[in-house]
Amino acid sequence: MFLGLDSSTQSLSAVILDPASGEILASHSVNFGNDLPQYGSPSGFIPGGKDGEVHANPLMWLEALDLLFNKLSKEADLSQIQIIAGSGQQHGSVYLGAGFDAALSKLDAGKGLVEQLSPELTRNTSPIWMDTSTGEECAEITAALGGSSEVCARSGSVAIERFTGPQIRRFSKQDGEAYSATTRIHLVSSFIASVLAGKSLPIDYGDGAGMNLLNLADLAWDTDLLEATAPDLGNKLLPPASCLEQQGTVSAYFTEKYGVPSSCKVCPFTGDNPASLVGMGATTPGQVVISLGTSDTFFAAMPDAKTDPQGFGHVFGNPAGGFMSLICFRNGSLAREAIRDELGVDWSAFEKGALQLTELSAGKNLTLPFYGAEITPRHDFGSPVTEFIEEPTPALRIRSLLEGQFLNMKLHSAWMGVTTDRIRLTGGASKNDGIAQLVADVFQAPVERLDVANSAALGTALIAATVGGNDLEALQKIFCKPAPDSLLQPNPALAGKYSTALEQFGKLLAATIGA
Ligand code: ADP
Ligand code: XUL
Repeated sequence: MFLGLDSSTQSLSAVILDPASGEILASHSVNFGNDLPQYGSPSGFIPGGKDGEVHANPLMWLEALDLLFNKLSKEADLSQIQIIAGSGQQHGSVYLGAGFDAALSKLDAGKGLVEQLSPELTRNTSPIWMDTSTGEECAEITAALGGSSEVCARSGSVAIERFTGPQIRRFSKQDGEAYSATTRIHLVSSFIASVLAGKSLPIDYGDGAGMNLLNLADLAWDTDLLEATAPDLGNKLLPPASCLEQQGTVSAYFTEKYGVPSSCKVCPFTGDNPASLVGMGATTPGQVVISLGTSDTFFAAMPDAKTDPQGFGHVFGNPAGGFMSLICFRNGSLAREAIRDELGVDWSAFEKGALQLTELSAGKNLTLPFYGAEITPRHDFGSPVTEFIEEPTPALRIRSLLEGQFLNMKLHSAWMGVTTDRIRLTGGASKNDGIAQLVADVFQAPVERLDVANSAALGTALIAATVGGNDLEALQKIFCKPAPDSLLQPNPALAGKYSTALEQFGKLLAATIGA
């Protein structure tokens, strides 16, 4: 049996699977808001942060770990677990003092993790990925390296507010004393992995690439970026490693308390997005995942470490080897909901039947689909910009907005230079057949939907099973199956229309933002 964990923004989840039977034996989740209300973090972070700060309490993650193992040990025979892998929300960081590793090595199973490890924190709270407070630090790091294209070429992303390097810099400037007392900095992922292993484990390449510190060319911490970020930072980080390299066995704490065998191996944890790439069965180039949630994200495997010349996209390590892109679009469901409410319709107006009536107009009427600020491209649009050559009926406005969203995605993922052979669609809006068909038509690629509740936790269980000697692609065929009847084929008659539309969309966008 193999265990995968995912410590995400709102919950800690586990999946236990058995590759021999092809079955998921147990899956469990601890919701931070509902199950641990004493931390005052209904959505997984401390509300009311000032100046763009969004922090979470790392003790909440530890308490969730005890709670989750307690639940799991009642449901499954944990003595059969051979390997544990995992992931965490990306970019968040945990600050620890000189006694951390010693405390990990002698955890007492008669006590809880919180009481034993809280004295080792040098910073009570952890900045997480929603934090936007580090604009000044991003500018300083960028200037020190001689420009954003240099930061991007080395680390895979321009300096980004939520990324860990700028967050570490802000801490070192704000509280130099506490920063000096910090001897180890972990990501959320490597923090949880370390607690499980009873010693500090390295940050993995997948998650490490979300720090503006990892040099993608040699997969080592970049000495210039370290220096530009904070004093003595190199000594506070372990050298990065692959999440496929097991790093010793589980701590006696988990053996005595929950029955995990002492022979159980622990791997470095990766980021939740790299783990989702595995769980969505998309680790080979040509497979693209589009998640249509509150925001939309586009992620895909890449053979080489190419970077986005415009600096909107990010490059992380692919757990299966090579790299992956991650491109975020702020105006996802938020924009779809805005036009839905503006027109006073419901989601059925976005369904296949309703949109088929407008198929003759495919690609004719353009919409830059942004309500307010967007991050890809970075611009504050105020409201959508339209260029209609037909009467803007409600149905055409919906079609044009959706086309605009996916043309924008296509335009801003072209830098990867990877052809899209198949798209796996996930997130709340993916169940809408009209939206899914438009994705297939604009990208001219088949679209499948997956019935996966937690793709990151599934992905890490698959990583654990792979480290245990199973073939990843074979595992993905069993565990990452598309939902029955979910396949949609592109309409080839629309290919030419959408390639013209892409060109026109690019021109309208450039004229609007002055690029
Ligand atoms: P997140 O995980 O980012 O919070 P989800 O992936 O759960 O979001 O997606 C939720 C969103 O999906 C809702 O905000 C809603 O706008 C959208 N959604 C739900 N059902 C439909 C539907 N039938 N058609 C289009 N969009 C939908
Ligand atoms: C990626 C990002 C989020 C977090 C939380 O850059 O900030 O997707 O990983 O899920």
